[in-house]
Amino acid sequence: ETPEQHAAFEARIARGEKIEAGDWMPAEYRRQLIRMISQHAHSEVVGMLPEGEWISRAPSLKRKTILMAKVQDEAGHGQYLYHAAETLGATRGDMLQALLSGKAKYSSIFNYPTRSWADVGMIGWLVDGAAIKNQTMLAGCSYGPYSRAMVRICSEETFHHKQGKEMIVQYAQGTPEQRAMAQDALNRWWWPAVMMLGPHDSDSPNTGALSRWGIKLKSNDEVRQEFINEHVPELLEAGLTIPDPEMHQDEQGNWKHGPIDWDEFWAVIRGERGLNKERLGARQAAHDDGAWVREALQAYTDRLRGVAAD
Ligand code: FAQ
Repeated sequence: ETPEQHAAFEARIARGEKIEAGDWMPAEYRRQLIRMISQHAHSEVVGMLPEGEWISRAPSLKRKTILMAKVQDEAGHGQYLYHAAETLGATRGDMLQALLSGKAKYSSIFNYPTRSWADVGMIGWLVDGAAIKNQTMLAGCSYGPYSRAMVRICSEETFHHKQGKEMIVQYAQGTPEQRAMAQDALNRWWWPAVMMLGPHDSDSPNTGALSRWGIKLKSNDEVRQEFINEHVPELLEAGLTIPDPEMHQDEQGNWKHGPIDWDEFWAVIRGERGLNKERLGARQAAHDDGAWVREALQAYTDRLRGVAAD
């Protein structure tokens, strides 16, 4: 890496150009993108588990078909994202190994259990809502393959968000049992959703480099504020109570939250709290069950190569 290469790269970023696969880039830009995109891919794939548990227990055919489509979309998002990371030289095998060995992270939010059907709606409303805020920002990022994947993913997640909101609004206006189920789901998912957007800016070691290179166009706290400002009024309008006694609106109109329990956040990420072992166990079992598919693909590829060599 020469100073001239770095200067030319920084100038491209300053001009707002997209960096494409195969273009020269600093090793640290590549490393940061592989870290972030692969962790994002892992989050989509692990994110299928909490909702997937409810497909067979959906209360109607309509809700079941919606949920099946949503979980299938998440598998597709994982695919786009693994491919985007592959354009940077990461291999699928290495990325999966990093997930299964616990070396690579995935979003903290998916270590929380889904205890009732309303959790499926609350994930759509809050978790997809938070993910869309973060990903709309990433759709403008400097790495072309990632930014383009985000455009499609965000449009699909907008559907996920709407179905979750529609479901919870219906339950919040339904029978006392339905209202209680919706409020209970909000009580358990609110803080994890607020936390999933990452640590406060003062405790975010990656933001500096990511912002400088146009990967993160907004900080964790800025995206969190956008998420809270959109969702608090809508949840209140639905007749629900935000489980934060300090939640209030300031003079600028921003909804301000009380202190976040970061000890819980880090304990969940380290696997000391929540379902990390179960989630990784399920991924390992799926990987093991898929061994015959990989073997068959390899045998087929070897045969094609053999034919080509003849
Ligand atoms: N969970 O320096 P920062 C979805 C880690 S997709 C676990 O602030 P950064 C769709 C972070 O990796 C949800 N770890 O990090 C869906 C870093 O550790 P490392 C996933 C977290 O990268 C919906 C350390 O903390 N979305 O939900 C978390 O600048 C419904 C220090 O943090 C993405 O991945 C966390 N919540 O900012 C699917 C989007 N937060 O890697 C199914 C792409 C932070 O150095 C159902 N990623 N950490 O060891 C990003 O935008 C960023 O990576 C952030 C974190 C904003 C997540």
